[in-house]
Amino acid sequence: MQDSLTAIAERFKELDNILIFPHINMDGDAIGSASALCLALRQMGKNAYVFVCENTPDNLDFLEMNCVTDDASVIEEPGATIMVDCNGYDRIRGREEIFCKGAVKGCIDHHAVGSSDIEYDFYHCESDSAATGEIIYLLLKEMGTEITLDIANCIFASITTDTGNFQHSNTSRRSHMIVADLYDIEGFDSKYVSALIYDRKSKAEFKLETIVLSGLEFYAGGKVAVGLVSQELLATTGCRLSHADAIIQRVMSIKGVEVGAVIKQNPDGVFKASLRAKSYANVAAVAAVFGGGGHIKAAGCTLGKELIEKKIALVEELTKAVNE
Ligand SMILES: [Mn+2]
Repeated sequence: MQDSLTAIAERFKELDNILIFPHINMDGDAIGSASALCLALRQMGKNAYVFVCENTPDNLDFLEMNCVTDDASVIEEPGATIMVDCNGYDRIRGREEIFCKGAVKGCIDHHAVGSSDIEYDFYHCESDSAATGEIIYLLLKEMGTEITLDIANCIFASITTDTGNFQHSNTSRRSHMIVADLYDIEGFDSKYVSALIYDRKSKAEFKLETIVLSGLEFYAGGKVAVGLVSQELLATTGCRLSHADAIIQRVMSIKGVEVGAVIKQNPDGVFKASLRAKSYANVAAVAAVFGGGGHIKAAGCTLGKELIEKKIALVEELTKAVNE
């Protein structure tokens, strides 16, 4: 059951003391969408924060917009708790209890697959939307929000990151139309925002990327590429896990690769895989085999602590996916 953006905009008028929850391992869409919504709510005179329990990735720090906090006491009794760019407790781990405290619970997302373990008071999910930022932009229009430069920067960051810089197949006419609108905002400079996101890589990150890419394993005649980011490698290069997020995009730029996987080890030893497909394969189906989910061309799953057997199984599934 979906609620229209008009209905949600109407709903927000009556709400106050609002906590916004982006997903764990924040990406540009998660924090960009969350901050844009937070700024819009503050513009309406509401008390609103983006509530997280992790550090913002360095290259996305400018998207915090004085909205992001890891201190739940900023709002003791939330009038509303809103999930953005995610829809289940597994994506807001460590913050579930605070989310439950919301007198009203909402969700604005674009992930088709997810755990439906929450009874939302309002819910809006467009699985064909390239970014949650697009939906937030349209919601803000319904809310009568003035699109300030800060909000424009958040929306642009959401869309450019989730479309892989307008290269992924999810990029639509609407993605470009919304970005085109942003150019009407005084001071908006897409190149400036892009440089903040993409051109601030540290030497350590560059080293990490180089090592992972040179160690790629290829299967299925080069159609499947698998990379590994272990905690040991992160320690030797001086990187954090979030520094490995962009590697998958580099993997997908290799000629002949249809499916890419970057397996990343969490500090607790658990391995997770980010999966991408270039043109025809369905990696959401592969992720589902391992209890994960996502989009057809971008998905993820958890492989557990014992990697060897799971990796063999993953390569088997990825090979099936490219040969189908
Ligand atoms: Mn997203």
